[in-house]
Amino acid sequence: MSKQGDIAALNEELRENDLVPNWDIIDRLEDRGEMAPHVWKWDYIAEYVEKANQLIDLDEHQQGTRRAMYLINPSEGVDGTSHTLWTAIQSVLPNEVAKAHRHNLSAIRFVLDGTEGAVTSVNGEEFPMRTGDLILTPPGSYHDHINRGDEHVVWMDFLDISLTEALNISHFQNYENERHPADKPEGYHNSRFDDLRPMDQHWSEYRSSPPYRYAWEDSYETLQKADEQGWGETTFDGVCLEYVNPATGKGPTMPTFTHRLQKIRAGETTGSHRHISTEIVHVVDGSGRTEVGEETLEWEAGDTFIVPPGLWHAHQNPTDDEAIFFTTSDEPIFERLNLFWEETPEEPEQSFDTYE
Ligand code: 1HN
Repeated sequence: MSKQGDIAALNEELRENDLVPNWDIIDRLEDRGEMAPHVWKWDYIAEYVEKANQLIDLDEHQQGTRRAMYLINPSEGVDGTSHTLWTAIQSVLPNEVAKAHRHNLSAIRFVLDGTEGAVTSVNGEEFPMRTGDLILTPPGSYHDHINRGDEHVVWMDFLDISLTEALNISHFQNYENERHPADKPEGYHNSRFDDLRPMDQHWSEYRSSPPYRYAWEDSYETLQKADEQGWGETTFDGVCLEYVNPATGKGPTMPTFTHRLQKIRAGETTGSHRHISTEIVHVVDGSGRTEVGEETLEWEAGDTFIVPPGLWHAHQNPTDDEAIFFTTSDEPIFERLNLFWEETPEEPEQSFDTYE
């Protein structure tokens, strides 16, 4: 016998009493919309960097303000660059200071246009900002940026803002002065993680990497060696190396995200795969295209594109020159929560039938 009565009235009454009927929202879990692939092009970003340089005076804004522009994902339901990360392009002019603060966000800088005399200061050490350098500001570290050079310095910021906002745990604190005292010599943090270390340094379980600088000339040289000597090759990402946490000797750099340096060789087409993590790919050099789901993204040096979760993707470099990517992935979040999956043509995704 079928049930009789006014279901709509019951639904309404439930809601008035802060109750929600499952039978009315059963679709909701899958109803958030899909993130679409997207490219931010360097040609217009470069113009806006120039305009912001001319118009924005950091001293006229409250302490902690940065001349930074966020790459906001146009897909509905994404608040930020991805569901976990915010990416920004930031510049600092000669004689300018982006003042000291700290936060519980993980943050890194990847330098696009470095300048002699530009530094990021992290927990008392000034790290030079040369083109291609990766500099880490781990959660909780005081940091400021200063440019003592003659040219502007431009970099990309990556922070786990979408995640910390979703968890409602973002926390900021300005330092009492414009600059945090830089009382440590250049190279201090990197030296502490060299081949010889203090006897009592047991940092293998350290929460994130220390403040650290991965100098471009070393990173790029290692990538080229990996290619020449044949030890960095992957099926889906060309020649691909992960930046490691020097305290543990493995990735990720940050608790919530990780970085890779990739080379798609001249003429190369990678295999296609998909995964639950999102990748934000910055094209350091070269040009080509990436098939993502139904779309083809065309990219060239300076562009940044997003590979959304769950979409099959493959990179193609049809040119005679190498293409280099600086790639950021939120895979560590899924790994730590035991939620990571990847699907390849040979290995179908297993997460739904673990118990069969
Ligand atoms: C931040 O600390 C910086 O220190 C840049 O340069 C962008 C965006 C949101 C929150 C903190 C920086 C930021 C940020």
